[in-house]
Amino acid sequence: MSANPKVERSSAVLTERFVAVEQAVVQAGERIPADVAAQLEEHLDTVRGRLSVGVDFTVVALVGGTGSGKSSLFNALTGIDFAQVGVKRPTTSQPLACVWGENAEKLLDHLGIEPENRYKRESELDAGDEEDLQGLVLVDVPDHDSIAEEHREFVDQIVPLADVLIWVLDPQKYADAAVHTRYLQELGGHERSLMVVLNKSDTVPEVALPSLLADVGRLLSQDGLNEVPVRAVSTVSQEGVVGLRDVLAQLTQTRSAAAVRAAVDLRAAGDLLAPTVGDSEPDREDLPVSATAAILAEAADVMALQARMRDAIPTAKPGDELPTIDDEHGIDSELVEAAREKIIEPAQARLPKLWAQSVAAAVPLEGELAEELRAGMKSVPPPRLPIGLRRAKQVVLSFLWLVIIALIAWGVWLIAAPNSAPTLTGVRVPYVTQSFTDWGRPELVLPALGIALAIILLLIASAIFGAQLRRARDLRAREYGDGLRAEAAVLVGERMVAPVTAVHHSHREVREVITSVRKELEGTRPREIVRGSAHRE
Ligand SMILES: Nc1nc2c(ncn2[C@@H]2O[C@H](COP(=O)(O)OP(=O)(O)OP(=O)(O)O)[C@@H](O)[C@H]2O)c(=O)[nH]1
Ligand SMILES: [Mg+2]
Repeated sequence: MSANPKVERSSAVLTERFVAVEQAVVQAGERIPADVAAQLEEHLDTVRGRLSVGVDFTVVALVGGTGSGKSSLFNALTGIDFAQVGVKRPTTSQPLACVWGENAEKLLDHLGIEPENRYKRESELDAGDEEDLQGLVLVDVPDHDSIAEEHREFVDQIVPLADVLIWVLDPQKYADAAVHTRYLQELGGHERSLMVVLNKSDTVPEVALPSLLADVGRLLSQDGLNEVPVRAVSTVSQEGVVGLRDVLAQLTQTRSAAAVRAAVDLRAAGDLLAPTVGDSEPDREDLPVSATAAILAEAADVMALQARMRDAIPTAKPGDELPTIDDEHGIDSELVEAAREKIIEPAQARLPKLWAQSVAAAVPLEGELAEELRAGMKSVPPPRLPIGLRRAKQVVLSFLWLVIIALIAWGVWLIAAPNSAPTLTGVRVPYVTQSFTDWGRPELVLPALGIALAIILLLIASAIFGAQLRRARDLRAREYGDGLRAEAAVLVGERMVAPVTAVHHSHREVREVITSVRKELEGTRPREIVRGSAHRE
């Protein structure tokens, strides 16, 4: 698939990183400042454009004035006579391309090169010798100073798309105004991908060549193009041609210039995005969940609700309505706002302004929170009444009263009709029996003792049941209060913590993409395109 296996990997990595950056930009959305977003889109469009036509090829375009020898140089470098060389000016009317490698069609379409003007070098002749140029697309461009409008259009189309421009100059015309004003000056800043070749060196006396090259360098500097490599070649004597071919070979052996440029743009996108995110996100543990729930519980006055319930339980009968929360229940809006701030503030820590705003916007407003809090608390069921315990108390106390009444009746009967009333004799209780015997009523010992015992039991049972019922009342009122507090905690979890942590999650993902893009593409500079592979001769 790739022109050069070495660069295929970088192309895949770039595509992957590009997609990640695009997704991060979507994820960050409005949290990227508008001016940054506009610049970002420009960078990403450029990268998208490059990646869509592939970054595996290095496009080298031969440009320059008519007759400077572009077509001759094209033929010299490709080793074939594909380009027409002529004395009639201008000669080349359509751009030609020679490709070393497979699958460059999309790129050539993009460059606007007609199918009949494409030459695939690798498949012809001895492909092995051309191995070092795998991944190269060499384009012979019509003259830029042409009288034909169409030629200038070709130049304008190809120049921005080429990875490396080789500006072919004629020693006789190198100072031409058109060369310097229109194109070279506009290229200021792109000098790393520009080389200048002074052709027809055979027509210049050898001694004059160094000063001529220096003069070209000076003119380039005047145009704002510093550090542009300048070489002398001759397609007639072949001088410098092999050296130039080696430069092209080095360009294609290293990472493709297009890939480097895409990486530079992608890295620039990462650099643009970097200040829009913070270094880290607040930890979930740093969010005061229980303190916020406590404020919400206070806003709903749960303590008072619990006390009201506690007071209502003892007297409530089955079927009675207990004092639960109703639609009228007031919720303190200031406290709800305080609860919002309690979560929002630490959740915004260390985040840049727009992300911090996004955190605040993720939490519902006070009115909505109060409404949901009331609705949640309304759903808490009223406590069950301690019916079983009350019945048990009733049964036990009633039984004891019955016993007391029966014993009193027995005693009265014994007094009123001693002969007919049933009696139990032989019960001896020291001192008590004696007292009743002295009084002449020994048969009343038993009922009297029974009544005393029953009253004691009655008092004990009352005390025990009373305590049990109070405990049940407190417990159930507390359970109800806890149910209300749990609703406040659920609201904090679902409507406050969850949305802010979702913002944190997005921030983390965006931040990690930015960090990895910048780290991976660190040091990727346009300089790599020609540094070390081209020099002044
Ligand atoms: N002496 C000399 N003549 C050269 C050299 N290279 C090219 N020429 C001649 O310069 C003339 C123009 O060459 P081309 O290669 O057609 O130039 P071009 O830049 O392609 O011209 P256009 O297609 O019109 O833009 C031809 O007559 C070539 O033979 C060279 O190195 N030395
Ligand atoms: Mg030509």
